[in-house]
Amino acid sequence: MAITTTSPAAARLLETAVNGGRLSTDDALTLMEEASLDDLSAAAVSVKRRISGDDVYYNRNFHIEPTNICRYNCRFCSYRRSPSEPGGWTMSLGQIEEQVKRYADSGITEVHLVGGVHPAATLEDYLEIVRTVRRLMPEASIKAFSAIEHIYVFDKAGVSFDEGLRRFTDAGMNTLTGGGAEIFAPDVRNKICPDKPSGERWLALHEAAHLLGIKTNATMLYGHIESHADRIDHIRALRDLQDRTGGFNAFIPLKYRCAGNSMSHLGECPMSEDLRTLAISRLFLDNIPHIKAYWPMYGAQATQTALLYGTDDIDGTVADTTRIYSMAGVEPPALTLENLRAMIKKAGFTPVERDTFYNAIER
Ligand code: V47
Ligand code: SF4
Repeated sequence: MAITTTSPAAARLLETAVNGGRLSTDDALTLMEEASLDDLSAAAVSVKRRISGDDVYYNRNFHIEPTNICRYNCRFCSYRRSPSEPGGWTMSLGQIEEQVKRYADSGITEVHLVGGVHPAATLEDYLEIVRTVRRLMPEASIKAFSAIEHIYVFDKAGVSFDEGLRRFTDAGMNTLTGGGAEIFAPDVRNKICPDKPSGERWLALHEAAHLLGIKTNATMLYGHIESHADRIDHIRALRDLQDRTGGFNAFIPLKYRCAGNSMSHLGECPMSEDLRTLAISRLFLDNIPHIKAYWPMYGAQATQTALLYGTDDIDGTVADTTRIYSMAGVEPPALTLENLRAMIKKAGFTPVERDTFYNAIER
C-alpha cells in the first residue's frame, strides 16, 4: 500500500538527515516503512544540494565488454553464456583495438571495461586489454572490471589483492567498476548467485584498492527476493568501509530487470520502490559523495524522476556499447549528449560534464 503520510517518527528522522545527522539501520528501515515518497524526495534533494548544489553530472564514456562467457551462473543474469552455448562472444585484442579506435576523436574521458568471467581468462590477458586501451587512449580514464573479475584472475595467478591491483595500475587502470556487489546478505546471495565470491571478498577487494589510493564505485542489485533489511544492511556495509577508507566515489543502485533470465517469474519492483531506495541511499550514505541513477538501466523517463530523489549523476553517453541491460529487457540505449543534458535540465538541475573523479570539464 502506498504511504501517503509520513509518521511523526519518520519525519523526525528526515529532519535529522537534512541537518547532517547520521541515520542508524533501524532509522533507515523506519523511513522505508513510514515515510511518504514526497517527503523522502524533499529530504533527499535537500541533502543532495548540500553536496552538489544544482549540479547533476554526466560523462563521455563507452563500454568494452570483452566477453559474455562466464564461469559463474548468476540467476538474474540475462547476458552470460557458457562456452558451449550459442550467443556467446569473446573479443580478440584486435577487435578491442578497433572498437577503441572508433572513439579516438570523440572527446571520450572514460573507458568502462566489464564482462563475463571467462573460465580461461588469466591476469595477463586482462592486463593486456588494459595496456591496449591505454596505448590507444593515453588521456582517458580506464575503469577496469568488477571485483569479481579481479578476484578470479588474482586467485588463479596466486597473487594477493594488493599485488594484483598494483599490476593493473601499472598497466594503466585508474579505477574499478562497482559491479558484482549484488546483495551482501549470505542467504540471499546464495540463492541468486550461489557460486560467486562472497560479499566479504567483494568488500576486501575494494578495501585493498582504496588503501592503494584507487577510487572505486559500489553497486547494489535490488528488487528481487531481498528484504528491505537486506538492502539497508548492504548500504551499511558500504558506509562502514567508506568510514575507514573514503575510497568510494559513487553508489549505484541497480534495479533487477527480469527479461531472459532464470528469475523472470519474480517480475520487477514498482517504481515507488526504486525512488524509495534511491532517496534512502542518499540520506543514509552520508559519506559517499555521489548517487548514480544509471540511465541505461532505468531508461530515460525513470532517470529524470530519479533526479528528484537525491541522485546527482546519470552516467554517460555509453552509446550502444553495453548489452547487460538490453539483454535483460531494457530498450537499447541511444541517447546523445544533448539528450542527456536535456534530461537533467527538465528535472530542474544544471548539467555538468565530469571526468571519472567528478571534476567538472569545460570544453
Ligand atoms: O554486477 C546483471 C547487474 C552489474 C542484471 O561502476 C543486472 O560506474 C539488473 O556494475 N538486472 C554490472 N542488473 C554492471 C555494473 C555497473 C553498471 C553501471 C555503472 C557502473 C559503474 C557499474 O549489472 C552486475 C549486476 O549487479 N546486473 N544482470 C539484471 N538482469
Ligand atoms: Fe557472470 Fe557477471 Fe552474469 Fe554473474 S552477473 S553470470 S558474474 S556475467
